[in-house]
Amino acid sequence: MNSDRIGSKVEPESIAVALLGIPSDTNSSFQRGAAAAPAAIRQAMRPYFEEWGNPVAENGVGVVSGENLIDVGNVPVTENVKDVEAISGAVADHSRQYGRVLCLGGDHFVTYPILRGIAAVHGPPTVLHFDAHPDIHHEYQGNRLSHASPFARIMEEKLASRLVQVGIRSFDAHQDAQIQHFGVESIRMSDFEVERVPDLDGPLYISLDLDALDPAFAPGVSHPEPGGLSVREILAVLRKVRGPIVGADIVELNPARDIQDRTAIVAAKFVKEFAGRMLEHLLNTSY
Ligand SMILES: [Mn+2]
Repeated sequence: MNSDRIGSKVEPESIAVALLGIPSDTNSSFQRGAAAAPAAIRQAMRPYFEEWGNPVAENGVGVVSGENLIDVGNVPVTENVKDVEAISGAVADHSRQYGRVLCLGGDHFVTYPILRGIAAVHGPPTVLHFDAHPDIHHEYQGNRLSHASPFARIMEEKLASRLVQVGIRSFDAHQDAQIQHFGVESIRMSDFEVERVPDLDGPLYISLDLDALDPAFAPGVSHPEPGGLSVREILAVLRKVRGPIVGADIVELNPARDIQDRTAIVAAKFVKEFAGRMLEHLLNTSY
């Protein structure tokens, strides 16, 4: 592990993953509902993280709730612009204390303030972004904080040293121009192969919009777009990237549209797998 490059004050042996809910959906352009996602994901996490569950991620790391996975609760969102400071402040505080933060959205707006907090502690990371949509509109419906715009703000403020998008299959000329302008590496779903994702090292941040997945795997999202990724393909990309993962988010679950918690269960699986990768320095002592 390149833990000497993390840039955090937290010693590697004391690193844990802080699980932080951000129940914000006021910047959704179509339908609200993502604010209910943190509670739904926590419920779906029980088979992994209750005493009777199996918390071992596929890389062999035991992700143990209360030990190396610490649920720090939700950011108290207020449904106004002050939420940017509240979210970035909470992410920075928990990053300094634990070393790693895993956020449960909320709609995709939250990734902008999260990355402000991450960059303040670790410096601007490489960002690996799974999504059906580039989410890089300069503004959307007159809202610069729209969930269709976080990556415009992130690139303007240089909160990412590199942005790699995977799964894109809904786009337009404006967003293509933005992608060119900011030098984004955007891999369209029509061209997707695991091997096409560049080798990424250095401090890494992962943003997972659940609509990157095909609706067959993740129907409970506000903007389903058929023709997407499988759970297995995302896990294969996760195995391919080598850098220390300093932060991640899982966003855009809309429990009101879910079918028998199917999408929440996928989100819970990614909580375990992302946390397992974040804790990879524990590999030989995990279980
Ligand atoms: Mn999306």
